[in-house]
Amino acid sequence: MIPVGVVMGSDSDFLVMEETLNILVYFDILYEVKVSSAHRTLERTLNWVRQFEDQGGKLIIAAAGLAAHLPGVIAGATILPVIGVPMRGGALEGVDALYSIVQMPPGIPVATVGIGAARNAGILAAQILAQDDQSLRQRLKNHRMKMAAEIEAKDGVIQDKLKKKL
Ligand code: RP5
Repeated sequence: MIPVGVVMGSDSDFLVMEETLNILVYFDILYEVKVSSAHRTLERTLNWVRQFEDQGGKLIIAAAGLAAHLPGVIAGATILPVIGVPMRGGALEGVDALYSIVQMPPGIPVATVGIGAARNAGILAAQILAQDDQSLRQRLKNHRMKMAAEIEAKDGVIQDKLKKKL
């Protein structure tokens, strides 16, 4: 069973969405990737969603830019949690995609991360899956500790620089 499906509206989204895949690999989470569009290949997208759910998939990360209806369309076709990633680009630099994804009408939510925030989408997916997985929970806690240690190290570098100025 593959728990995470990562869907993107275009291959042009892949470079950014690789950050999601990298995080999933980091946390040792299996995924499958699909390039499929809500407007160019609607039936293909819906067929994939149904198949992914039938095969025991647990959540879907959907990335799209511009009018960005892909995450909402997918959310309407499944009861699996959907995390939406607005892609930067176009005349509005991703604000259009952000509004489109985050402003779902009542009843069909999409958990939306920031514009281009592909890494956060992966971490949020890991946190959702960790509810049933003690070892994944520990890996997430270790990751938090690693981030905290990095901040402390960076602070140390700045403090040293400031001392040299005195
Ligand atoms: C959306 O339109 C895609 O998700 C992509 O972000 C954007 C542009 O797609 P392409 O014209 O690069 O295929 O559907």
